[in-house]
Amino acid sequence: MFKGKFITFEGSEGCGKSTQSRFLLEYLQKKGCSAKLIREPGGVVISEKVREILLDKANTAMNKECETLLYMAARAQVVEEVIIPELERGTILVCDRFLDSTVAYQGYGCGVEVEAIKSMGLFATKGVQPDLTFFLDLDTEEGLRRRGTERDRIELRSKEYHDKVRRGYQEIARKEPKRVILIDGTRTREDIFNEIKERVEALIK
Ligand code: T5A
Repeated sequence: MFKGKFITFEGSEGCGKSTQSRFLLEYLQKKGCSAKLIREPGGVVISEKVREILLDKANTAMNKECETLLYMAARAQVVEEVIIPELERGTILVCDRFLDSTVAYQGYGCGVEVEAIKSMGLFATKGVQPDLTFFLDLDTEEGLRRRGTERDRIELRSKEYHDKVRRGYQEIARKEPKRVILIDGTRTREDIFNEIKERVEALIK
């Protein structure tokens, strides 16, 4: 559909996806590829503003429907402003989280109906899907420990919640094994990146 490639990173808190996204961006740029890294929610001014609302600890009253729609709103804007134009231009676009996050966090974690999330997702993304997704699987307590003591609104949720999110990701990976690569997040940064590099090379060759 596009000249470019769309690669996403997913996983629960502190699983190492931001680290690996940055490694991949540097690797691709050193190779001379046209590559960019964005994050979700965020990536453009409007979506970064929505991110602030979503992660603000003061917003304790936010319900799961509002939360789901705000993640979708942030996504709709970055898809239109950055994702589609970059993929049309031929860029390898690396994205730290995408629609799978809403399925895992708001669907499996908060109990929003997954089919409803998928149809809202289709509307927000205009049907854009990742070519490849890396899911870094890590024990949720270890992930939160790695993140340190500063917590945002979502990170402050219970261990039970974060375990449901992790199981959601495992289910997504089981259902879509061609697109979603499950990676053991307990390995070293370098080991993990070697596997990612191989998979990406196979995609872009
Ligand atoms: N969210 C998001 C939803 O609920 N629904 C949605 O639809 C979307 C899109 C923001 C929050 O919003 C939620 C999920 C989040 O709660 P975020 O900004 O991606 O999302 O927040 P985090 O998941 O918290 O991202 P972080 O950048 O904080 O964590 P990462 O990316 O998982 O981990 P990273 O790479 O920063 O690593 C954490 C620490 O571990 C070390 C790193 O150096 C760092 O100190 N580390 C390792 N240590 C040992 N071994 C390794 N292999 C390591 N790799 C990294």
